[in-house]
Amino acid sequence: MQYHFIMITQWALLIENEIVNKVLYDSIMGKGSARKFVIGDIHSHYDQFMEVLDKAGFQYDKDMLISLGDLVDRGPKPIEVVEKVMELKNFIHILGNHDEWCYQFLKYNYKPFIWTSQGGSSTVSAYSGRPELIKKHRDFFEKAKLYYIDEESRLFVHGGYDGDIPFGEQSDNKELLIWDRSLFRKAMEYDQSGKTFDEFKEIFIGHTPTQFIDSSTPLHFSNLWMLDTGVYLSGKLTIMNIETKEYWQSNP
Ligand SMILES: [Mn+2]
Repeated sequence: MQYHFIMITQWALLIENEIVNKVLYDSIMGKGSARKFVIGDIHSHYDQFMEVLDKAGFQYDKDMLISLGDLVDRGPKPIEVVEKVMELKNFIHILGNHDEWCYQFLKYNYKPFIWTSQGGSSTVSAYSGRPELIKKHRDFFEKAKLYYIDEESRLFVHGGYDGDIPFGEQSDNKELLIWDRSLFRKAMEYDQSGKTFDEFKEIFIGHTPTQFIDSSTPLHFSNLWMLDTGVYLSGKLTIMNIETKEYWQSNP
């Protein structure tokens, strides 16, 4: 009986030591439980992308990253950006209008002037002579989501939608979701009158650089967050912790 008691006590101590050691190890290594991050339009700015992942202490093996779209165009390293996000274990890609253009190019070699003149030409050159990547990345872009709603009823979408109509009635309208610039204007009005978009706890959008509203930091109007801090205009790419709203930016 006494022997069993000693055995159990030793087991308990062993288990306790294991837990203490894990906590110590995690605090020394800076590891914690999985976190969720959202990032604005990366636009082929791979170096800034690496910089903000590092600043945020992003844990590649367990944290989640949601991209609000426009991974490519307007910058020098579209391929590096796409290859990197493909490596991430928990990654959600929301389709941006530039991602859609890039997809049309990778799939049909379609190169409309409206795209090449707005940052697409750097993407065309990057893929030139790389047929194996064209096929691989075409499959990647094909899987992008038009929007994502998480378990806490937060909506992530590239451009926006018509705030006067229930979201469910327009959730398959690709052109609207990737191009809209009306939702942030409505959010600014709502902010003045104390209203919120009641269908969602929060809404996160990219697409419209905060520079349009004279800011280089994320903007919060009503229950909507604008995360595109226009890295191609300001040098500032932004990643945000979805829960705490703490954010990190690249150096211009
Ligand atoms: Mn966009």
